[in-house]
Amino acid sequence: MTARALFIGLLAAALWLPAQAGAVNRELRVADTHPADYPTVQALTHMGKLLAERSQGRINLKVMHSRLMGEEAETIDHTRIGALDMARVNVAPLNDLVRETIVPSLPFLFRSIEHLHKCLDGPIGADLAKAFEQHGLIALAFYDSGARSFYNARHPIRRPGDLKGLRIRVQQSTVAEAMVTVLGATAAALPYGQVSVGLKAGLIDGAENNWPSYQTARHFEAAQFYSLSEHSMTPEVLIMSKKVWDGLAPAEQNLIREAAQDSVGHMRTLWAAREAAARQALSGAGVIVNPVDKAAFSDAMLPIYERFTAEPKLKDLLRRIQAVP
Ligand code: GTR
Repeated sequence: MTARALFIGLLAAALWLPAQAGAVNRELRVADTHPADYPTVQALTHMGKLLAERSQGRINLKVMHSRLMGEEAETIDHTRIGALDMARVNVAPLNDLVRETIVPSLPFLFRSIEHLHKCLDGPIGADLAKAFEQHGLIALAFYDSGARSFYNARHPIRRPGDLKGLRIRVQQSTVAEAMVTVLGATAAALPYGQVSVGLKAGLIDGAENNWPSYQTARHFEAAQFYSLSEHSMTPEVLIMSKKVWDGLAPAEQNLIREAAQDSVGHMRTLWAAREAAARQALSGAGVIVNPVDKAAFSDAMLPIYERFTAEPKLKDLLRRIQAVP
């Protein structure tokens, strides 16, 4: 190729990309199980604003909140096949598909929210995100989900033995099911949208979740004993369909990725405020909060680590997370 031909080729490519990015008006649909004022949904709304501004109105995000697009497991499937563009989900229901997500779903892994942030904001988070790609998904951002604790309608949970005989709803995740089973409870992997009815009808005795979910989904109305086990800090993830992603111009992909990343800080601020507010509001409203023997719970989880991190790549990821100070 002559230098002139190369120059024209490069020029054409340079002109083509922005023209492509500008040519199509896109509306991307993103699903979330939570209602409009929940921090994850607010983060998506913020991301949509950034995206619209930065693309001069050419890329818009339509936030389908409040389970409009179905339960979490369905939105994951729909995103994979490209029927949905994006979904904000927790990583736990992805355990079987993207095996690397097993590790951040392990109980008592993250020592604090700072530890979690350090892991997700660095190379560990980047590698974790990369693992989604071969499963038809692009992980655009990880969001906070606070710490999950047990709550139930029967009695305070102080030691692992207190869960014996209770029917506890868990996320549709193999790790979550195993965790509750090891503690002597019966695991019921119900979709999130059925938990409130399940509790009120007495089909389940309890569940486990963070303060904002416990409040928003009104689980506190039927399960008033909230026991501060804070057993997992499994993060949320914003996934995008690789099928849809591959059809975008690189300039569009960059805009989307950057807007997603820039929504993370906003979400963290919202989350901290919402978590504190939910806890405060409920602690004075008929919810009975108690501390738990966390060391005993953590010891009881050892078989879970053995069972789920036998694969070398998972063991390696576990060690890298544990080594982060
Ligand atoms: C919430 C999380 C949801 C969903 C839910 C559940 O904390 O934000 O995405 O996973 O828990 O327990 O199903």
